[in-house]
Amino acid sequence: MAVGTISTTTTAAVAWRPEKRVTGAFLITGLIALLVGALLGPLQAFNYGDVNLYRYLPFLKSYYEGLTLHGVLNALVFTTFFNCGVLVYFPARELDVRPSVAWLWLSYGVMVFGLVLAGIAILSNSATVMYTFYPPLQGSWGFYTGLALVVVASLMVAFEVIRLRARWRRDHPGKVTPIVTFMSVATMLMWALASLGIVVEVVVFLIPWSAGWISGVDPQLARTLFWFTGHPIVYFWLLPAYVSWYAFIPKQVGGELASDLLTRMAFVMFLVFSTPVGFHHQFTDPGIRGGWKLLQNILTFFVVVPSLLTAFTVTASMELGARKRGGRGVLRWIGKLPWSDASFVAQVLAMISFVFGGAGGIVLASFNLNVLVHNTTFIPGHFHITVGTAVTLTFFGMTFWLMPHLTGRKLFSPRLALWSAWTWFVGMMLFAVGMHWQGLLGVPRRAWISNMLPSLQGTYANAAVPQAITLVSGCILFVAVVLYFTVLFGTLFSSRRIEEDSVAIPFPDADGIQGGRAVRAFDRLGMWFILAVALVCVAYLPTLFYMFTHQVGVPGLRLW
Ligand code: HAS
Ligand code: CU
Repeated sequence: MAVGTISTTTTAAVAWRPEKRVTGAFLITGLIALLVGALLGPLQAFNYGDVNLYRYLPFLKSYYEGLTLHGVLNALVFTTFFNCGVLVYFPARELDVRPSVAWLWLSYGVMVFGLVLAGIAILSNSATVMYTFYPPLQGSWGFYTGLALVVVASLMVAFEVIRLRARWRRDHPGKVTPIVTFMSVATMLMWALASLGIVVEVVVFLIPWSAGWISGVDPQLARTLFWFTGHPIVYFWLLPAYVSWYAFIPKQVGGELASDLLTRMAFVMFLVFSTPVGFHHQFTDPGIRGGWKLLQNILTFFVVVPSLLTAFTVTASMELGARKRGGRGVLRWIGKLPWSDASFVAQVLAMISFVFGGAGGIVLASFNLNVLVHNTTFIPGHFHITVGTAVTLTFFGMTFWLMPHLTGRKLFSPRLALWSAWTWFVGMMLFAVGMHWQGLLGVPRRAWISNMLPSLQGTYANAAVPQAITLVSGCILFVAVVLYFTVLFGTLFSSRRIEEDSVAIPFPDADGIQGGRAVRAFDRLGMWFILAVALVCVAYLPTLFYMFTHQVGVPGLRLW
């Protein structure tokens, strides 16, 4: 890197201050949401360790309210804020094109307003509907409106990212889009298409329903619209982490990006194949014909390919770096990676967790295996080592250089930062073992098993060992949260100033991207976007058309 390298571009640093401020606002708001959500996490782990801590927290009416808060803040709010911050800032710096800071502040304001609305709804226990908010569970209108505003704000940022590239292309005719911008624009285009489902679900159905303007909503249609967005949203969370793995990690380990071409290919594949696969969350749902489920099942395996490419390219990049640092042997080079650099360690541990998270995903995507574990704790086991570790721990790793870069303050205790990465990793891996294992034993997800009726006590006695593992993981994760946020706030409030921009963004070297034919073909993102739309139409329209024309409206329920 560059991490820690002193640069002489102080004037450039000052010039970028407005962008740094708004990026910092997105990041810090997202991280504060994560702090609140993550502090509630151990409650869930304890529940699945058969210990009911909710009884000591009178401000939360039930496990389900806590779980809703936990899921919404961590999976939806934290990720969206963080992504919107980085996906506009990195391209702007790479292209040296100034975004509209006023527009970004407006987007930020809309997103915060949405967060406040949804937050009030959840905290007043009027939207205890979990982060998937399936009807007929019904929340108050503020919850749905708030979430809709968060999505709208993210699309406003997407618009700015796409506009940045368009402006750059106008001034650089015939040039291939630089890699970080390419990845960011592909991600935002994917998200723009993917978000359609949730926008229609919330705006057309759930808001009018919760406000009492329509009496019923068809749960099956709502679920289908939800998963239209609900699968690709996981790549909206993941791809900013991939930006860091592909573009920044090589510099951080002293190597180089192993293949520009494969990187672009992976992102184009994500753009095309991320969305038409939502039925893999609905294998057990009635109302969708088996043939369409099968098609989306096959397409799910297509969208695994770019992650397999990523495993190859990113590992190769790291190997190049380690060998430059004197690494030898088939595997011994791994020891030469910068294992004392918290930013690197957090991200490589995130990658390792994703090997298991991805493997679990492939299991889940397999129709017949899915039936065994669907709606069991296997699922939260899976997503805590995908979004909870692969993504979140990568974001932690990024903040270890990005916060000093944005704020001009020294990273508070790199040692503690290293500890926070390891404890998060160990805690999450143990949590995943406990939850996958319980799932295999048939323990249901989203169940207040630590508070069951006396007549049901002992139902899951066969899961005592994985329950104990889950409980221990909750304690370790609590420590990890304290450590990470000590580092974060320690940095933000530190009086130890460093020269602005003395921590540079570890962009990859641009040479070599003169644009062969394949690279140029991948650069036609508009064309790939149209292909993605076409594929989505094939995979979804027949089913959606049928559902729209055969709706069975159901009134809302409030259970807790
Ligand atoms: Fe998933 C359910 C299938 C990826 C998140 N998933 C969920 C849910 C969430 C989620 C939140 O098919 C629960 C939703 C709910 O509440 O109901 N998932 C997949 C598949 C993939 C996948 C096939 N999921 C993710 C990612 C997520 C995420 C990414 C968040 C960010 N998932 C499913 C299915 C369900 C599901 C079913 C529904 C289950 C049900 O029944 O309800 C694939 O994209 C995974 C591909 C990944 C790989 C891994 C590649 C490895 C890499 C690391 C390389 C690093 C190395 C380290 C080698 C093939 C890139 C080197 C180290 C050195 C030291 C050298
Ligand atoms: Cu999915």
